[in-house]
Amino acid sequence: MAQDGILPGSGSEERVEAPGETAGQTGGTVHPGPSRPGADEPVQLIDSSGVRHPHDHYDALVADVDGPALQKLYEDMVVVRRIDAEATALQRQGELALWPPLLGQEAAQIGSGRALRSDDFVFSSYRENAVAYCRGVDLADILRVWRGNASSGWDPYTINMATPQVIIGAQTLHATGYAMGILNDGADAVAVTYFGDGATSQGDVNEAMVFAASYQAPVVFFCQNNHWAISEPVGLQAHVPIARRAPGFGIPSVRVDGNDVLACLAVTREALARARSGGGPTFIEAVTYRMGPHTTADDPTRYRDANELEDWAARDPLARLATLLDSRGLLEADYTDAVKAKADAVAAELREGCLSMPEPAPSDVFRHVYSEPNSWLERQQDHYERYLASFTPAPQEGPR
Ligand SMILES: Cc1ncc(C[n+]2csc(CCOP(=O)(O)OP(=O)(O)O)c2C)c(N)n1
Ligand SMILES: [Mg+2]
Repeated sequence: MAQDGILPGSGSEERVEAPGETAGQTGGTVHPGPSRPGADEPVQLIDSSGVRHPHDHYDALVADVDGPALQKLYEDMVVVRRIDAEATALQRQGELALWPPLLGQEAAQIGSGRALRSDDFVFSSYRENAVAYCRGVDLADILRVWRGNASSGWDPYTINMATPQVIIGAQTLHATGYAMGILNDGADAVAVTYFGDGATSQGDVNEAMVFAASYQAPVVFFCQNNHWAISEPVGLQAHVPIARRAPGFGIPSVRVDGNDVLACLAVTREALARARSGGGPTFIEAVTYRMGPHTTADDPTRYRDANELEDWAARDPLARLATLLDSRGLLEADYTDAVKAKADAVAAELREGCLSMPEPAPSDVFRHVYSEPNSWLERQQDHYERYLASFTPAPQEGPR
C-alpha cells in the first residue's frame, strides 16, 4: 500500500486512458483525471479503533514520534478541545458574540500545525484556533474579534500567522503571494494556507492554485474537508474527491484521514519538505468532520441527519489516540491527570483573558483605518463623537 493517497501533479503523472480511448487517439477525449487504484483512499496510520498500521511510505516521516511525542500530540488535542468548549460556553454566557467551533477537527489542525517551523507563515480561515494555539498565540487574542473588542486579534508577525480570514478562500491568494515573496528572498520557509471544502468552489482558491503552480511557489494548501459548508453538504459541490482537483492545476495532492493526527503530521511534513526543497506547492485534503454547528449561530439539526454525526463520533480523533496510548501503557492516571490539569489551566486563562479584556471606546473604530490622518475620516469621527455626547445624561437635580 505504498504511497496510498498520493495523486501526482501533472508533471509526473502518467497519462490515464479515458473510457473508450485508445492509445494514440488523444484528441477530443475527456481526461479522466488521476485514477490510480487507491489514490482516493485517505492515508491512515491510526485507524478509528486506535490501531497503528504500518505504512511503506509515511512511517519514515514520523519515525521520530515516540511514546512521549504521541502523548504530547494527545495533550495538544485535549487542550484545544477544551479551549473550544470554553469559548463555546463564553458565547452561550453572552461574553462572545459568536464562536466557530472546531470540535472534531483537532487532529487535522494539531497534526499539521505541529509539523510547521516557526518561520513558516500561516494563512487561515476563522476555524483554525488549534493552529493558532500551535503558533503560540496569546489565548485572549483568539477571542478579541468574537467579543467585538478589536478588528483583528494579533500582530501577524509575532507568531507568523495572519489573522483569520472570513472572506471564504481569500487567504489562499495571500499565502500564494507570500510564498512567491519567499522565492524572491531565496528563503526556505513555507506558506501554509487552511481552508474548507466549501472554499474550494471559490474563484480565489482556484486562482491561487494557478499562480502557485505557475511559479512553483512554496505553499501548502491544507483543505479541511469537514463535509459541510454551513448547510451545504460537500457532495453538492464536489462530485469527485476534492484532492483530485489539484493535479489539474499541476499540483500534487494527497487525501489523508483528517481524524488521524499522526497521518496529518506525516503528510504535512512531506509537503513542507517538498516546498522547502524547490518542489513547489502541494494540496492536502484532510477528510474530517465538523461535529458541532457551523458557528454558535447555527443549528445543524435542521439540515443534517443525527446518524451522520453518530457515525463520525465513532471516528473521533481524540478517542482513537487515547486507545492507542492505552494499548501501549501510556495512558496512566498521573499522565491523564496532568493533561486535564493543563487543559483546565488553559481554559481558566482563556476565560480570565476574555473577561478582563479592556473595552474599546466607541470612537476607536476610527483608528487604524488609514496610516495617515485623513480630514474626511476626522470629520466623521467628530460627527460621531458629538452624536454620542448628545446621549450624556442631564445633570441630576438636587433634592427639593
Ligand atoms: C466570499 C464569501 N462568500 C460567502 C461567505 C459566507 N460563508 C461563511 S462560512 C461559509 C461556508 C464555508 O464553508 P467551508 O469552506 O467548508 O469552511 P467551514 O466553515 O466548513 O470550515 C460561507 C459560505 C463568506 N464568508 N465569504
Ligand atoms: Mg466545510
